[in-house]
Amino acid sequence: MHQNTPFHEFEEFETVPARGRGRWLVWSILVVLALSASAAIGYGLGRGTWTIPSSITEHVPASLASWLPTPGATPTSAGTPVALKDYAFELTDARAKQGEAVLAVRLVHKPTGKPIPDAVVFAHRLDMAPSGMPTMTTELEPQSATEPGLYRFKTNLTMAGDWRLSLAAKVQGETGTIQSHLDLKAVP
Ligand SMILES: [Cu+2]
Repeated sequence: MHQNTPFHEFEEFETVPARGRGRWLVWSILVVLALSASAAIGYGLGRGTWTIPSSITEHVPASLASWLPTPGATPTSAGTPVALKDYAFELTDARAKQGEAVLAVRLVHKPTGKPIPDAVVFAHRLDMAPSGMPTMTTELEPQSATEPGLYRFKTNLTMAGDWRLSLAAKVQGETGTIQSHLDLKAVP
């Protein structure tokens, strides 16, 4: 009927905020996208996934450059086990007779020279890598300790030549892993 009905006015009034809301929604989506993209790039840079081209880094002021990730820098956080360099395994005898043998290694804390008992030796391998036969392995059976800090392994040196004993261990109260490669010679 009439154009200027209260209903018509109400309709007019309603459309304005609806359009405004739609525009606001588009903007907020764009802002969220921009934020997440920059966050992803920042995260990638932090992780070392992205590297900044040298053409850019060369023109960055020194004060800013120190904040940029260094290419090739490795993160110091968890993942890789920390090597315990203050501890070392030593063979009591680097020569053994070919055939069945009991190898003994001593674990020492290098700064003090003290033997370390109760270490958990969780990886061990005996192979002929020093003789060019890294795939030639032999049995290695842990034996009970006869004195503190001494770790013994029963083995069978099936061939004369150079063998390598590889050990990994954990020490109580220390985070990280002791890793050791010890060379010994089996003589006929
Ligand atoms: Cu061999």
